[in-house]
Amino acid sequence: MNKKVYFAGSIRGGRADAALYQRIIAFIEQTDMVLTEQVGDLTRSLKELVPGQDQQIYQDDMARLASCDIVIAEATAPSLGVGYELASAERLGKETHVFYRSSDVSLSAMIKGDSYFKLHPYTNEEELKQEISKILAE
Ligand code: 6IA
Repeated sequence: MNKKVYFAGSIRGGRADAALYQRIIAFIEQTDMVLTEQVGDLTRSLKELVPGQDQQIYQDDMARLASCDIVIAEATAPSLGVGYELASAERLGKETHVFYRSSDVSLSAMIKGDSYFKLHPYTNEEELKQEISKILAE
C-alpha cells in the first residue's frame, strides 16, 4: 500500500493500448501512487513538438524512475522507450514487473530472456488487475 509506482507503456511506439493504460493507472491509484500518469493521458497529441521537450521528458522520467518503489510495465505494444525504462530499472535495482498479452505479442527475447524481470503473460484485463493487486499488496 502507498507504493510509488512507475507505470510504463508505449507512447511513440503506438497508442493502441492507451485507454487500457489509463484504466490500469486509475486502478493502481485506488490504493497506491502512479508517478507516470502521462502514459495514460488520452488528451495529448503525439504531434506536440516543443523545443527541448524530449530532454525534459527524459530527465523527468529518469528522476521518477530513480524515486519509485516498483516498476510495472504493460509491454504488449513494442516501445523503445519502455525497453529503455526496463533496462534502466534493472540497473537501478528496482523490482520490475512486465505484463503482456501473449496472444497479441511475441515479447522481445531481450526482456523475456532476462531473468531479472518478473514476467506476467495475461489474457484479459480482470486477470491483469488481480495480478497487480497481489503485487501491490506484497
Ligand atoms: O518510445 P515510447 O515513446 O513508446 O516510450 C514510452 C515510455 O517512455 C513511457 O513508459 C514513458 O514513461 C516514457 N515517455 C515517452 N514519451 C513521454 C512523454 N511524452 N511524457 C512522459 N513520458 C514519456 C509527452 C506526453 C505524450 C502523452 C504526448
